Amino acid sequence: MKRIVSGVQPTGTVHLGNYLGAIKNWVSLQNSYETLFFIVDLHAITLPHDAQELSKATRSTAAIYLACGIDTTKASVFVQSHVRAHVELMWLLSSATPIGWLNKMIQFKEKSRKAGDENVGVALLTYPVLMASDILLYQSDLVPVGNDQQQHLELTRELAERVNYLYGGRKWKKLGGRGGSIFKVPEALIPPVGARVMSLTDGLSKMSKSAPSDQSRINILDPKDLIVNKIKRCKTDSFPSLEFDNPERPECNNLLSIYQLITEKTKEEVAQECQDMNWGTFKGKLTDALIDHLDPIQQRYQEITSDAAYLDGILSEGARKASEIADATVSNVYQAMGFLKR
Ligand code: AQP
Repeated sequence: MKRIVSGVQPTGTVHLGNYLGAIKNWVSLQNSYETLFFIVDLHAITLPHDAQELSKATRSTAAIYLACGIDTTKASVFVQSHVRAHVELMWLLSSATPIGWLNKMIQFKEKSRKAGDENVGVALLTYPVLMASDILLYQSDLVPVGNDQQQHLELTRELAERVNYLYGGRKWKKLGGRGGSIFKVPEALIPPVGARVMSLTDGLSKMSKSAPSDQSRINILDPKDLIVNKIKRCKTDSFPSLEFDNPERPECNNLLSIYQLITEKTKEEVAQECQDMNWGTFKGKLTDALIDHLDPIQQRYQEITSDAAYLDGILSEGARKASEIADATVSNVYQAMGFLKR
């Protein structure tokens, strides 16, 4: 069975973009693949953070995974920092990563420009090496990524090939290394629709946890009246009908796509159903669909978070299972790089 790993950072509240672009797809993937889903807490400290908020958001994100339908009889759910091999492998991979590769990363350029030099830690630059460790540790076949993460996945693939070339050759085989290459080179798995859910206040920017205005996103845990209010106030346009794929109407395309994904209808069905609606009617439909979809998730979330021991148990079992795979990979890498066996 092919293996998939993925995760969300506990940097704020999980929103509709994280859900439609990632978690909702994981729920289907867990039926056909061996899956590991983790809460990416080590990545959440690349920009200045609040320690108390981090632990709260980590638990909340884990509970959201489960509430959205991640089933721990099928998938392993764990916290990244609970598996020490992530940081260990990162150091080993860092030594094989040319700094020029990291300097080219668009997300680093954008985030460092926004944060300013005084707030930019080295971790913001080396973040893609940790992401590569997250993936390569588990010998993953596929990584579901939104198109914003494709550049980082490409770096992961290049790094895997480089380490395989540098240390995984014939010499390593003689040492008893598995299969002749140290890392499997993973492929991207990009969801066809919903790869990019856009902001409610600007159809050209992606919906994001770090956007300053909460009006720009629907959070998975938003109460009903807030969802009503956000959709009522979201940006629209003054064209006479509703349509997909008109480049002059990014907001219209985004809202129709959200409606399509949340109702699980086809694009054609939505286009036909909505083309003659005015914004008021469509917004009412979209609001109802969002509330109907999110309400059971929110109820399950309340149940899960009311039992702290249950969530702790899930996370500790997930870390145990993940560590078994991760520790074996790191041992192989140490051996291949010439470290003395412990
Ligand atoms: N707007 C989005 N549309 C579709 N997918 C999205 N993802 C994030 N935003 C959208 C996907 O969610 C997964 C987890 O994301 P992350 O938490 O690791 O970080 P991110 O991509 O940087 O998400 P945010 O919410 O936008 O955070 P900030 O504001 O901190 O940058 C990934 O699979 C991502 O593609």
